[in-house]
Amino acid sequence: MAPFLSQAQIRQYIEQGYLLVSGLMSDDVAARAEAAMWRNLGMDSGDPNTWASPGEYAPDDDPAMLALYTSEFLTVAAQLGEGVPEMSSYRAPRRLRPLNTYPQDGGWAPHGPHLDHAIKEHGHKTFPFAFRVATMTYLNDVASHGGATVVWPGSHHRMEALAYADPSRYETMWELNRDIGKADIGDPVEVIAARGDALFYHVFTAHCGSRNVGKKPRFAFNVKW
Ligand SMILES: O=C(O)CCC(=O)C(=O)O
Ligand SMILES: [Fe+2]
Repeated sequence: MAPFLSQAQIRQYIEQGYLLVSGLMSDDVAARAEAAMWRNLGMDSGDPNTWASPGEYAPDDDPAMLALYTSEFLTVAAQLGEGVPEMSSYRAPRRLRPLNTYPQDGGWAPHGPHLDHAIKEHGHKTFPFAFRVATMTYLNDVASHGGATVVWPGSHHRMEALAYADPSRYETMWELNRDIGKADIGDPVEVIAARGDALFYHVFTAHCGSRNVGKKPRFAFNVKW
């Protein structure tokens, strides 16, 4: 598979710690994945009354959803995770759990920055990295204040510097995440996305979800390698 990303996109990922990529699957594949999400939640996209209590989510191995993880997708994950488009160990997921947000009343706000894999009981070490690259794939359009993911550009450099400044203090991701307030991570940006877009982010990139004060649920999957 030929490299999918431009040098400018790779540079953005290295500098900012995240990259939103379009076109990793056809519009048709993305549309079918969205339709599958509505169906698998037992919800009707045209009837907001059905959104209040999503049904039991099943199945989690729907081929229409798994089809999002194309060879282009895996190649880009490998390119950003390894620095080369060598995808032999970047396999498509077999099961998918949704990370959906539903419309709420009140004002918009991000949930507050965190690192992934930072649950104390899970004991993930800071080095070597707990994962190589994380992805959020959006199954419908994500408007501003519609439950978008929020990222802190360049925060992965600040968090890495913090970790290296005191490796024994920051042996685990839980300890590093706990001190996120000690790093000067700056201001966040909302990731506005279209259906089928995939956000790639680094293990040390501070990010979070945000309140969905829009009109539609936001559908997404998080997959890491
Ligand atoms: O929902 C989102 O956009 C982000 C969620 C997230 O960061 C997480 O679950 O770890
Ligand atoms: Fe997260």
